Amino acid sequence: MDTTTTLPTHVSTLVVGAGFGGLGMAIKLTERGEKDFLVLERGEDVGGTWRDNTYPGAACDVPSQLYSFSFAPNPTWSRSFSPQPEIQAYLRRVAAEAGVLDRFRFGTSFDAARWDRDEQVWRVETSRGPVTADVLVTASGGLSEPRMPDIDGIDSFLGEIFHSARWNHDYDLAGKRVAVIGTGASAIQIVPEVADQVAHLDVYQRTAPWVMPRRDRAYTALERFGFKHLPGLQKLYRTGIYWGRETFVPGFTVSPRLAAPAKKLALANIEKAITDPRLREQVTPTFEIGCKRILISNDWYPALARDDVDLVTDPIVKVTAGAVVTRDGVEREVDAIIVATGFYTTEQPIAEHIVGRDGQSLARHWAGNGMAAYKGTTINGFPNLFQIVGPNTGLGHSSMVFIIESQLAYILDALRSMRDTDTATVEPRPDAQRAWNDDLQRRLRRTVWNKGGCSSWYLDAHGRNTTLWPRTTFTFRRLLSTFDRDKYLTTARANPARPDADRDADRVEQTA
Ligand code: N01
Repeated sequence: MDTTTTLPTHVSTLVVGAGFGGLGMAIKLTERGEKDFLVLERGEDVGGTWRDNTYPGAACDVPSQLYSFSFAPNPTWSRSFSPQPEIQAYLRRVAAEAGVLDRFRFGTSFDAARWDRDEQVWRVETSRGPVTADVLVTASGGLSEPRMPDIDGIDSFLGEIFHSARWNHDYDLAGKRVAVIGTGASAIQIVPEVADQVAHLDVYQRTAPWVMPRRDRAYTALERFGFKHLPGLQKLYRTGIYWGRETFVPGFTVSPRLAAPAKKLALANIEKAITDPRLREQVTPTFEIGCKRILISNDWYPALARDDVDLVTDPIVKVTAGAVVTRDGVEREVDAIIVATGFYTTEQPIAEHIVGRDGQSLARHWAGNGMAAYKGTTINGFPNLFQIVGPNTGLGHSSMVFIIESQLAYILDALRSMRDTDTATVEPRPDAQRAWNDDLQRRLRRTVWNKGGCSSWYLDAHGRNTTLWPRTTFTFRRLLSTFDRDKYLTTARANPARPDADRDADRVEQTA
């Protein structure tokens, strides 16, 4: 898609990542008449996680009417829960129709960014050379860096091994002995699909997840006709799904007792598919529902009940050249290992490469107390940096696209405010950021994610929940509806008449 090989020396806004976040940003900037921006994308296409996760069975577990941009409804969704290829095709189409692709530089990795205090720009290194930017927007995704498990000997395995997010489609699983490590959202979609192809499947489970029935169905011809010709119908579906999902929030944040009906459904899901009492016990979770992400599937338990599928719950101690070895000493020989062990979530890999006002990387800045931002979007010490899907913006119940659109509105209002007032830089006041996070952590303490008796990717090494938003999504949207300039440190533009030229650091005035 990209025909341009060089980058300009400077852009007003530089966006990193071309998933829902980066694409949404590009569309909204364009709608505002902004042309001086670029989106860097290391891959060769838009889509982010929906481009990368091509494993068999990949599909979204939030209904598509809600898991899509509000400003770009898609009348052609085939099912209530869309498969990955449809979501990827949707994102491609939205990008093409919005006419923004000329602003994207594919195959271009963001390597590093350093805030230049004197020039008040981000100095960015990319695989296509340097570029400076007034504003840096990271939209690199919360689930973009695969995490390989730290298992003794795994590097010495001589068979085929790949992560769920880096599926090797050239490898034919037919007739092979295969191991799947992990039983999270990815694994429960992969296992039923590959069980049909392989000779034998071992599924290595460390913790049993809660799995509810998946209320998935194809849309009828009449519904699809309605989606196409009655725009209000899609809106109605979307609104219904949205409010249905919001009703989950009290079960997560007030009392797990409110989630009792969900628990009942999940237990019935086990009983329906599994008759063996030992297997039933092995797959029954021992923590509160919602503590880890609630999964949805109708074919996960039936797959585990198959004769040619073994659920292994003894911990893995090592991997040899041709086998997986568990603590009980059993060595299970395999031809291939599918690693479905998730992503780096509580440490953002990109944070290593962003150096702020005081010469400290974002990773180092967060090393003591874990990730923290103001409104999940801006960070004290890092002027003119905006993060889409930053700390504590994740959800256990609804669509991240809703969160992303809320952040887009906030960032665009910040950029408008900066332009209207000749402001060169904004960064949140330390007291505002502290108050925001104190409030978040106080609310999180009583949620099922923190006290539900599990360890999950929601919690960091300090046991702090730095990933999830503990309130309703409409509250998030309200709180980010306008740029609250009084919560920011700002510096005036040196030369308001020629905003992009001649930044004279001596004339920059610091205001609180
Ligand atoms: O990753 P995960 P994922 N030895 O972190 C296990 C989104 N998503 O890729 O539970 C053995 O959830 C780990 O065990 P435990 C969604 O937000 C959405 O599945 O930590 N096992 C767990 O079982 C999701 O939450 C969709 O004890 C090890 C699994 O690996 C997020 O992506 C689909 C291990 C990791 O589960 C991540 O999902 C897919 C080890 N050393 C993903 N290390 C949909 O919309 C880890 N595990 C449908």
